[in-house]
Amino acid sequence: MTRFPPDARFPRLGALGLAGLVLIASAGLAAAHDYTAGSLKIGHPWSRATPGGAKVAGGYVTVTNTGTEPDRLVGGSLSEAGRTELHSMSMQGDVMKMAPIEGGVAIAPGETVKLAPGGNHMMFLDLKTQLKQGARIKGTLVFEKAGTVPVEFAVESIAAKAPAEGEAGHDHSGHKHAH
Ligand SMILES: [Cu+2]
Repeated sequence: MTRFPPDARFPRLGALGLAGLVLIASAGLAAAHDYTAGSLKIGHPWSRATPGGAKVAGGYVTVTNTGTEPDRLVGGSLSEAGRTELHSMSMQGDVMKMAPIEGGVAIAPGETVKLAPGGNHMMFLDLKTQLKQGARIKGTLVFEKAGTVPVEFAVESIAAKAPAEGEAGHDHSGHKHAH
């Protein structure tokens, strides 16, 4: 028998990253899904169903750093998107503004960082297909130290604010926050 080198196919993933892959395989059809990458716990990556013809969608996730070293979410990808950026969102007057987050999102030891509608988010650009509710779409999250982590983004309802609670979406419907 040929021995299969454990890291040959996923050179950027260590043993703990492979454990994350096992979690992907066992996540099955559960509504929520989680991954582990080193000391990072990655909760329920999700996106929203898009109207036909839409070229952009937001990506959301919760990441908890259970370790003692800071890490940083620096990027990601979606198989159906041409490219992905990390964006912040803020109100400027009564207009919701998105801007790239320089240097990524820091995740301090013991901290939970939430990307959610109305706040920091991943922006999937140049969508090749319509995102349909109920789909699971392969992608990645890229961390400065934990490296590239394969995940699946669950596509929620087009009206979803968040699986738990959330605020405004990309549709500028959040004008209730204007001053
Ligand atoms: Cu954005």
